[in-house]
Amino acid sequence: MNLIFATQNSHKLSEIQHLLGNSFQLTSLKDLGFTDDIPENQTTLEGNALEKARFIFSKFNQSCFADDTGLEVEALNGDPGVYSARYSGLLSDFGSEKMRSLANIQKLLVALENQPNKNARFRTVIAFITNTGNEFLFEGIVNGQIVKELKGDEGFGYDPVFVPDGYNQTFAEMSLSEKNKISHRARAFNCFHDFLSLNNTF
Ligand code: ITT
Repeated sequence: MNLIFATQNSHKLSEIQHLLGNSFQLTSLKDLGFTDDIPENQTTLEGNALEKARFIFSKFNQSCFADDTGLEVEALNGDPGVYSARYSGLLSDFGSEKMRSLANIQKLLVALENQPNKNARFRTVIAFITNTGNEFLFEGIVNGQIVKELKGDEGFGYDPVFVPDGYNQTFAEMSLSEKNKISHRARAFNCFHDFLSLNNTF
């Protein structure tokens, strides 16, 4: 089955191809020669995932999906949430992805400095649009803690400061396959994978 993955994030593309396995061939926007930004103007993860998927569906008219993920920190009333990518205020065309992530992490650590409650969760929402235009949403959550010091070089985003519950390593200290066993994105994509396997006519 061929599906367009509406993302410009190359890390996510390889993570998701790994998660969905060989029965699903992902077409990236790069494969389609589409390099523009995808609009993400909504105030919820669900709204953004749907907006991205609808935008790409309207251009290519093929089954496609988009995801949106946020880090939701309990002591910050769910922030940075839907604004996780631009929490520090740096926009997506400024500097490298690594640099923007470090700025986001720095702002997060300052916000939590005098805060004993370090509970946080990553939440992923997937919006899928079938080739006939039907829409479906899937969700995955992983709970954990924010740690004070950055640890590990794997992964991306907030991975160096997030320790999932039941582990003593950050996501950035885990290999991709270890992270994929338990991550928010893995959980959401496992639901999506099961749904596609049961309804493989899209
Ligand atoms: P697209 O919108 O192009 O798909 P994105 O980089 O905006 O890519 P998301 O909306 O899914 O990716 O995620 C928003 C931000 O949340 C992302 O830039 C990271 O800072 C953070 N994030 C998402 N998934 C993460 C993960 O698995 N580990 C650490 N941080 C993550």
